[in-house]
Amino acid sequence: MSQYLDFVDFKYKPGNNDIICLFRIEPAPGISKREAMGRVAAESSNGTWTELTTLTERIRKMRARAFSASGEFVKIAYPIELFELGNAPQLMSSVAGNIFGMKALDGLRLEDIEFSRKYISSFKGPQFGVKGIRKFMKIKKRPITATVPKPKLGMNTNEYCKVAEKIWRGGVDIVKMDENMTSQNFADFYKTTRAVLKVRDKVERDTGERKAFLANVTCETKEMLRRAKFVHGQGGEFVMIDFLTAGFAAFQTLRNECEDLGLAIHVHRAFHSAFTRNKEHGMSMLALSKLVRLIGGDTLHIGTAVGKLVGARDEVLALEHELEHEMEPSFRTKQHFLAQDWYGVKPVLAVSSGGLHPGLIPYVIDMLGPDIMVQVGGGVLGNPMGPESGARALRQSIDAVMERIPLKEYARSHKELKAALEKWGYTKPV
Ligand code: CAP
Ligand code: MG
Repeated sequence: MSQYLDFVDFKYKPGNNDIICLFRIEPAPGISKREAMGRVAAESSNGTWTELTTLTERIRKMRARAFSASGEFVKIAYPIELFELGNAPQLMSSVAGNIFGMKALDGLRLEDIEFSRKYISSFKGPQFGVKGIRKFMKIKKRPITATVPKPKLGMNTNEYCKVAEKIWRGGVDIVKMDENMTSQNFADFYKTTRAVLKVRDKVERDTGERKAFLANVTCETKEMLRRAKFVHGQGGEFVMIDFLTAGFAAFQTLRNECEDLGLAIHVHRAFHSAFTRNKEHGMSMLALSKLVRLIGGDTLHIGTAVGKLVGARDEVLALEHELEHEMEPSFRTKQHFLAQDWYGVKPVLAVSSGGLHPGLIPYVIDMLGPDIMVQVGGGVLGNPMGPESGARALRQSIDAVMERIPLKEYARSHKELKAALEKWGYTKPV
């Protein structure tokens, strides 16, 4: 047992280059808290279950140390030598790897990671960030709107293009592929992307508004890069990746490719709830969102607090804050987190999505401010007046908030919004 206690040192002062992790630890019966934190620090750095004859003093110095504990929360410092710079999967294999399966713990949650300047500078970060996206979308102040055509699977290229055209014409800025739509028999990726971008060009010419398409390139890595190049060749400016199902390595590879192509990356988080939902085990979305900023997504889903998916208001606020700001000491929610200086890494545009409809827009903008992308699928496609009116209703709800006109009042002179409010109701900001 003593080998574990070597990984606990409350006198240790983390060095400038160290990476700090905040864990919530629940020891199994019979295991002391001190031993439990030592075991986590050991297994996630360079220790194992027994004493080693190969452990020299030089190697011992590289160990992680649990240096602070408060209630069930423990901070562990990792010397940067333990990590390969610019390698996100390797970081995850260390601080989010074997430790989750240790019998000595009943629960373990990685709540947050604080990256050091040296570590941060080994990654690319977002290429566009909030300002860059606003610039190429030519949208100065209001939230950017996006719609994901529903039904999420099944429409053929023709049907998809017709719906996309209506969404754009109704005043929505971005049409987005759904997370599980890639290149199925009913709609081949290449055929659909080519056709939908032609429609996009036509609507841009007719309306004089900037429009974009988020092409989901999630698939086997080499083919993913081929698809990204294709999007670029067809005049697209955005690709989308489901970063957790594709994996951190694929995401990094795409980020590198997008540097050359000048494409922005929309990051979908499908799969995150498999390990972020349990508050006692797994990993927080906050920690994942920091990895997205580090690697370089330009937009990332953060939830809504009021829509169809889990994600409490405090958590959504903490995510938005972490993505879009440098950390201010005054910022506090119930989410447990570490301070993070981003050293100038561009901010990521937060995407609020999941069960949204026009009646929820005032709540969402009040909670998150106008620097967001509001992504609405069912709340546009389910409008009783049809998709184009559905898009119009979404745009009207945004315009009403920006002009500070109560939604119900605005709906009196805007029939599409009226239809949406009648179907789904209205939720007041808190
Ligand atoms: C929303 C959505 C998004 C979720 C993802 C869906 O559609 O397209 O993928 O919002 O969740 O498929 O559910 P609706 P999150 O607007 O019809 O709900 O944003 O929390 O990552
Ligand atoms: Mg979706």
